[in-house]
Amino acid sequence: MITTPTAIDSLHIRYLEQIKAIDSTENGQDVRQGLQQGAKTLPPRYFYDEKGSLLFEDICNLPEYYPTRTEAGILQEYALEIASITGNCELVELGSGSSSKTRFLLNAYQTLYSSLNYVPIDVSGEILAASAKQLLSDYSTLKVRGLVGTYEQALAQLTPSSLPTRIILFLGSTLGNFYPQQSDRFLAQIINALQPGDYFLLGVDLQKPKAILEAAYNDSQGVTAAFNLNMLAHLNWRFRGNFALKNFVHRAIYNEKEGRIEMYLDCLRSHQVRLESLDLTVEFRQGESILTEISRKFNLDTLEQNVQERGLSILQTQTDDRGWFGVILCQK
Ligand code: AVI
Repeated sequence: MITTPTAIDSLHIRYLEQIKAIDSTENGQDVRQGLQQGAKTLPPRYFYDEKGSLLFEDICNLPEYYPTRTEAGILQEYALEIASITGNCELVELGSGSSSKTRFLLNAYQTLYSSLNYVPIDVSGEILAASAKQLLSDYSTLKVRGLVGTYEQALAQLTPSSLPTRIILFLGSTLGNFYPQQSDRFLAQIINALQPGDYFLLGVDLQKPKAILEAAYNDSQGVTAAFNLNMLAHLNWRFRGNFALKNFVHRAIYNEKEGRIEMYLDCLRSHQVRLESLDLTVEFRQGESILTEISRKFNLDTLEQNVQERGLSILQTQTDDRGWFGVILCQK
């Protein structure tokens, strides 16, 4: 999943201090484990090969997929306020993707302060390089240091901030893709990477009626279905597999009890799949499902309490008019 960035043209390279491949040793043990258990699962990180990352960008622009647009609206409205509360600081973004929403924050920090230091972190080197290049041509004072890798690895390898204060951005409700235990561990890692006085900006999707949620993950153009199925194509090239995509179909449901979307690939006919590099053969029965992703939908009060119990102060929480999405600014 971790790819080396494509060439950055020489005009920009001086600003790209470092783009590191920090996760090149993958052995697929997570795939083996997920496919060998009774209720099969696959880790959502396998969505994001080059094609999957592009499909995710398409999802963000779908009429039914409200989270990206709603969070962007909140950031657009409050970016200047956020930047004036934090003062000038280094912006570190986990899962930066195309950085399009981050532009509202970059604009605000550029307006208020003279220097702009941005550390985007993403598993896709191609997307990271392309967006860094575009940002560098759009922001005259910007310095970018991109890191290619998983969040955990990047957090562990963060060097001291280039400015006295740092803000870590974790937007897009990616926290929702973690199970509660993983999310607890991850929040602990973020807090550990912050110095006292540093900030954390968290964007989360909130609980809302089932019909709105299910439409967002079962879009009418079938882009989410293609994104889900692409995980099998990714496993095919990464582990020399022979998944036939026609044997599976996308399904997403809202599990109200758990407060989460569950995304599945349902198996249409009994068959065997071989993943050569893992020396693994998997039996699939007609009607069985692979759980490929959960997307938890949060209750703001519960989440704020959780964050505070970890020693962060909440400085402000903003939502959109419909109360569909929340952006929480915290300080260590
Ligand atoms: C990246 N993540 C927050 C998205 C979500 O909404 O959980 C991934 C996604 N899966 C299907 N659509 C979008």
